[in-house]
Parts: sequence; C-alpha cells; structure tokens
Amino acid sequence: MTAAAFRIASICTTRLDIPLTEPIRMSFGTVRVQNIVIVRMRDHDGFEGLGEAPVMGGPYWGGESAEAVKATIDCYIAPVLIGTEVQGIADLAGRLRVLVKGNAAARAALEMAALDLIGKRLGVPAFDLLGGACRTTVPVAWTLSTGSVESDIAEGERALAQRGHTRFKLKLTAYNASADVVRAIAIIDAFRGRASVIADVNQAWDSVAAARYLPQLAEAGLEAIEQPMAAGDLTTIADLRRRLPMHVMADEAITGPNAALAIASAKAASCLVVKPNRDGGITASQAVAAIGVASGQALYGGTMLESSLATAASLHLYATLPSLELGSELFGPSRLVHDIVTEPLVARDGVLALPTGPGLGVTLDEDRIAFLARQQETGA
Ligand code: MUC
Ligand code: MG
Repeated sequence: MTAAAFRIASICTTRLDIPLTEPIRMSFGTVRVQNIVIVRMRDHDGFEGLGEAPVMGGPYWGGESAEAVKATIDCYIAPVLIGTEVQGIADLAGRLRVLVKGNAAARAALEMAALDLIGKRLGVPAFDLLGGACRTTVPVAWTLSTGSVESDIAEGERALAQRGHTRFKLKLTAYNASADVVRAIAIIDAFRGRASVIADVNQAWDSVAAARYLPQLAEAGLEAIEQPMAAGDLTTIADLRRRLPMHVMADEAITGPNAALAIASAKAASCLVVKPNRDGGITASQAVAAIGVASGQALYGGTMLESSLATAASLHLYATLPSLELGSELFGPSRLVHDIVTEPLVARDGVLALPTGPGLGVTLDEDRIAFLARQQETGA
C-alpha cells in the first residue's frame, strides 16, 4: 500500500445550478446558468475528498450534461469503486479510463476528489502531489462577451482597473464573422499596450471565413485565435497556422493525450489549451501539457467556468506546469452569482494565488450549498 493509498467508503454526488452574473455569449449558444456536479468521496478513516464537474448549461460545448455526469457516477462508476483500494490518482485515472468510455467530466471530478482526499490524508497541498509548484500565482484572462463593442471595452476597463487583468478573451459568434472581426479589432486597439487580446470561435468558422479573417486579426495584433474551426479539421488549420504571425490555440480538438499528439504531429496549433474537465482529469492534462512542451508549443490554462472548487484543482495543476506562456482563464468564481467555498478564488492584480492548505486547499460552504439545493428543489 503506497502512502497515498486509501479505500473508498462512499461516493455521493450533488447537482447545483448556479446563475452567471452576466450571460456568456458563445458561438454555440449563450450560457446563463452553470450546472455543476459536486462529488464527495469518503474513505474509511473519515477523510472526505471533493470533486466538481462543471457543465455549461448542457451538452453544448462538449457532449456531457449534468444529468449524464450524475447518472454515470451514481449508476455506473460509484458501485464499482466503493470498497476498493486506490493507490493514487494515476491508478484511479487508469481504472476509470478502462471502466467507462468518454465521460471525461465525470472521470475528472472523481480523480479530483481522490487528489483532494490524498492531500488531506497526507497533510500536503495538491501541487506537491503533482510534482511541486513552479509558480505561486497564475495570470487570469477576463472574458469579454457583453454583446457590444462599447460595453466590452467598458467592462475591460473595469476589469483592468479593479482586478488588474492584462489579457482579455473575446468570444466570437457563428453568424457574423465580419462584425466580430470589427469588434475584435476595436477592442485590440482600445487596450493596445495595456492588455493583450485573444479570441475564441469555439469551432464555428469554416475554412473560407478562417482564410479571410484570421490574417486580418493577426495584422491587427490579436495575440491568439482559439479553435477557429471544427475540432476534426487539422489540415486546414495547419496550413493557415504556418502563415499566421499569432498563436493558434487548440481547445475542443483536444480530447486527451492522443488528440494532443495528433495535433502536434499535424502542426495544427502553436498553443494547447490545457483543461482537466475536457481531458478526463489532471493526470491526462499533465500528459497533454507534456506533449505540448515536447512539440514546442505554448500552453494556456483553460476553464469550463468552474466554481472555486474545481478552479482550485486547475490552479494546482497550472502552477506545476513547466511553462504557461499565455497564463490561464480561471475566471469562473468571478462570473457565478454564488460560489460554494468559504473563501472564493478571485483574481487580484490579474492573478490567482495558489491555495496552500492540504489537498485542493478550499473548504465547502455547506450552508450555501444547502441553500442552493433547497432553492433548486422549491424553484424559489
Ligand atoms: C472555452 O474556452 O471554450 C468557458 C468560458 C469561456 O470563456 O470559454 C469557455 C471554454
Ligand atoms: Mg475555448
């Protein structure tokens, strides 16, 4: 039995729906309510590890929904895991990959709970279990998607002044690429010299739109374009990337290390978005990051609009990566009306500070969770 080993006594899941302070308009739809599934994993010594699967409103960004995450864990994974001994997160992640196909968010939440539990058992922060911290703070980009240039720029000024963000992420739409480009260039110009701008199309452009508009955005000084075309199209974007003086980031195209390897081989990106919720867990994201570094790509710490619980887990991972050239976008806790921990992780001076307590280093706000669960039940 390794020092990290423990025996699972119980696994319980709770689904919470948390409104956003402002809707986020993305090419696949507008997210107004975040669904999260909280996982509580307990061992026989009374320790409890916490995990979270965030799903933005439903199976619209990726293929999972909160209902599916909860059902997969409750009906298909927990009954198999309860009573068994876990040697560590690599052991658990490997068993989960064999046990179920897909279901990356569900697997990531369980692995996160095990990481938190092991850290609490050993009295060490998660980053120490992941190889040690290379940085104690992680930069955070702020997402601008208010629906108009004027309000985007106004919100960007507030984010810069109040929280020190020096990178903005724009969400582009599916239906009006030319107007999006005008909006992006206006925002790039408004913050030139004070903040950089990246833009995420979430797969919505075809090869003609990409060929027409990406050079214009590069010329205007966009720092990076994220997933402009369909996840499966590596050849078109590889051809474009060679001629673009800006980062091309892969996000939805990455479903784990194998996909990261295919992207690296095709030279279809110059930056990989690291995202445990998408990759099936932190150990899978560590492999994605290693492939990115080995293939000379930059790294960016992605988000799925997590509460401070899963934000903490991503923060521990991103702090241990050997490089993180474009920082992260861990802004979820600032965008949810309610958080579920006692001390929310909110950026100050444009960065998030790494929690240093055992495990993930955050404590659930049980009263807040009970309030949200009651509100959900009564619809009040
Ligand atoms: C993504 O990068 O596609 C979640 C929030 C946000 O700003 O972007 C999405 C994820
Ligand atoms: Mg993205």
